[in-house]
Amino acid sequence: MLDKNSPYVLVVGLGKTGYSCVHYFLKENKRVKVTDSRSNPPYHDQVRDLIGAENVSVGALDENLIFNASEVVLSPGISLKDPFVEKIKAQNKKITSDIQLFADAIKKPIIGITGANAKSTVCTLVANMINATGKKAILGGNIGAPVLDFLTASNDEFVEPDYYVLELSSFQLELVSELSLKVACILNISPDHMDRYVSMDEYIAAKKNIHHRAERIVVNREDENTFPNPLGKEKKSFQKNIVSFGLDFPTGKNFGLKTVDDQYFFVGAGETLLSSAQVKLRGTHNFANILAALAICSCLDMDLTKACEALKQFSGLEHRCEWVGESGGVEWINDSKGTNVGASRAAIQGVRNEVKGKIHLILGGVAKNADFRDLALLVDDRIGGIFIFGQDAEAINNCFKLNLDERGADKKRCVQVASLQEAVRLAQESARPGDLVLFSPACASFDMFDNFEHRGQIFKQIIHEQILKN
Ligand code: UMA
Ligand code: ADP
Repeated sequence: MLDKNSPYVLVVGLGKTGYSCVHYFLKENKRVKVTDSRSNPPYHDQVRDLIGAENVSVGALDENLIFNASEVVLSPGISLKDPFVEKIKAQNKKITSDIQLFADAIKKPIIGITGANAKSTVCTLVANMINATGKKAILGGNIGAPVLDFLTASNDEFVEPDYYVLELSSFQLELVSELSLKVACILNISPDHMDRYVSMDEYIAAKKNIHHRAERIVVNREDENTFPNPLGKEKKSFQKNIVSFGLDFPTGKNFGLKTVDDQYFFVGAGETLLSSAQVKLRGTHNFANILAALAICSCLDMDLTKACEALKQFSGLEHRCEWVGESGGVEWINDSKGTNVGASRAAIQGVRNEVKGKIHLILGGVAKNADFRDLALLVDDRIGGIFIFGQDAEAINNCFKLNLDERGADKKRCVQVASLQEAVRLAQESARPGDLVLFSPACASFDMFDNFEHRGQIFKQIIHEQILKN
C-alpha cells in the first residue's frame, strides 16, 4: 500500500498520453495525481476509477498539486509557454515527458522520425520494411499509440520487438533531453503550428532535439533545416554517421533517384534497388518518402532487397492522397491529412503529373496562423476552382484573391463556401472529364470535425452519396 503522504508524480493532461502515463506509474508502483484544464477530459471516469477521484483535478490546471510532486510529466498538448509550466519551473520541479521516460526505460533500439510532413507514411514504410526482413518492428508515438503503453502491455499480448519505430511531433520533442536513438531523422521542414511557436527557428529547434546522441542521422539533402547543428552544408557529406536522401542522383552511401528513359529508379549505397513502376505510391513527394525509408533502413544493416518487397506492397495510408473514386471522367482524392500548407503543396505537386485536365481544390478549416501565400503561388492555369470552407475560410480566401490579383490571374475561381457539402457540389459543377478534385485542407480539422480521420470519412461519405451514388 502506498503511503498517502508520500510524494507523487503529477501528470498534466488527460488525453491518450496522460492516460498511458497513469498506467505506467501505477505499474512502477508510484503514486500519481492528474490535472487537466478541461472539465471533462477523455478517460476521466477510467482514471478516477484507477487512482480515486481525490487524485484527479479537472476544469483548470491545479497549481496546488505542484508543491508535493516529485516530478511532473507534461502531455504534448500543453505548451512549454503555458503559465502553469512557469509555475512548475518556479518550484524547481523536474519536468519530463512520456517519450523521454520511454527512451530511458527501453533497451531495444529506437528509430525516431519527425518532420513537418510525411512522418506517418515514412514510419509505416520503415516498420513494414523491417518486418519484411524477418525482424519485428513496433510503430508508436504521434501516429496514435502512446509509447508508454508498450511498457504496460500484459506479457501474453505483447512480444518485445527488435526495433521501435517512433513518429515524433515537435510537441513531443520539446521536452526530450537525450533520446540516444539508433537512427534519427527529420524528413522535411515547412511551417506548421505557428499558433504554438513564435518563429520557425523555435519550431525547428524543437525538431532538432531528436538528434541529441543519435547513433546515425538521416537528413534530407534538399532541406538544410533537417541537418544536425552545428553542421554547415559543406561538412554534411563528410560526416560518417550521416546518410542523406534527395530526389537527385546520390553519391556514396546516400539515396536518390536515377532517371532512365523517363522512368525513375531508387538508388542508394551504390545499388539500383527498384523502379518507380514497381511501387504503388505515386507522386514525387512519395518518391522522397520511399528514399527516406530506404536511407533509414540502410542504417540498420539489413538486406535492402528483402526490405524492398514491403515498398512494392504499400499503397499508402488512408486520408493521404487517397483515391476515392471516379465519376463522369472526374477523379476524387481524399488528402484530409494535409493539415498544413506544406502538405497541401506537396499533394498538389504530387497529383499534377497524374492528371491530364485541371485540378480543383477543396480546402479550409483551422489555419493555425499559417501564411497561405505559399499555396496561392501554386495556382496557375492547371488549377480550376478553389473552394474554401471552415473557420478561417474568409482569411484564406482573401489571401488567395490578393495573391492572384497581384499576379493578374483570375481570382473568381476562389469561392468561400459554408460547408464541405457545398464545396463538393461546386467542385462537381466546375470539373470536366479528365479533371481531378483534390481535398487537401491545409488546415486542422477541429472547427467542424473530431480529427482528420473523421473529416476524411465525412468527405468520402459525401463523395459516395452525392457523386458516386453508391
Ligand atoms: N488539452 C487541454 N487541456 C489539458 C491538456 C490538453 O485543453 O489540460 C488539449 C490540448 O491542447 C490538445 C488536446 O487537449 O488540443 C489533446 O492534447 P493531449 O496532450 O492530451 O493529446 P493526447 O491525447 O495525449 O495525444 C497526443 C498527441 N496530440 C497532440 O500532441 C495534440 C497525438 O497526436 C498522439 O497521437 C498521442 O499523443 C499519442 O502519442 C495527434 C496530433 O494532433 C495526432 N498531433 C499533432 C500533429 O500531428 O500535428 C502534433
Ligand atoms: P504526418 O504524419 O507528418 O502528418 P503523413 O504521412 O500522414 O505525415 O502525410 C500527411 C500529409 O503530408 C499527406 O496528406 C500529404 O499531403 C503530405 N505529404 C506526404 N509526403 C510529403 C512530403 N514528402 N513532403 C511534404 N508533404 C508530404
